Amino acid sequence: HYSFFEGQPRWQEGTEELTYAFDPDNGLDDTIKSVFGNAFKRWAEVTTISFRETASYLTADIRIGFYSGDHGDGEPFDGVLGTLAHAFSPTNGRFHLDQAEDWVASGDVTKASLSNAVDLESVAVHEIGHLLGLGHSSVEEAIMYPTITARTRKVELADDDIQGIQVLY
Ligand code: TQI
Ligand code: ZN
Ligand code: ZN
Repeated sequence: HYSFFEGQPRWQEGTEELTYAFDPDNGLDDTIKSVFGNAFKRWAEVTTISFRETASYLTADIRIGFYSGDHGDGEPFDGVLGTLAHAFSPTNGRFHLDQAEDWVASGDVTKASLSNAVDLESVAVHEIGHLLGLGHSSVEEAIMYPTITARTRKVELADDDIQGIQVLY
């Protein structure tokens, strides 16, 4: 079953659009950016919120970046595997990914040659759930279930994810 953060924080009532931006210092290519776009679209399809990329990093609602180790927010990354990414509850908007992972942004992660390969869209869909206000789910099929194995892809929202997010939006 789905859960929320303590106090059930959410983006403001009436929010129709949230903007997102990529840390300009990361210099991410379009392939990677489009993976995030697809992940946002999955949540937009089941809520009343749409997501739009903006170039204004500092004023975007959701700020996405890849960092390694200690990156200044008191939650250092730990190298290969372990923590892959973290996102914060509404309305913080920080969405950080561990630069040390072997991210797979295109192609079939189950066929990746690196045993540590992690599917970027799978992690993005999960973290966006947190950014919108979902905690973890006890339902194994749910995107918000707190386990993912390397070299697997899980990007489809389950009924449980949809029911949870529709309580909020
Ligand atoms: N990152 C954790 C996560 O997103 C960070 C975290 C732990 C967290 N507890 C939290 C974030 C509570 C918000 C609220 O769950 S992770 C998965 C999963 C991670 C884990 O790197 O461990 C995914 C990132 F669920 F599969 F285990 C993405 Cl999909
Ligand atoms: Zn961080
Ligand atoms: Zn999580």
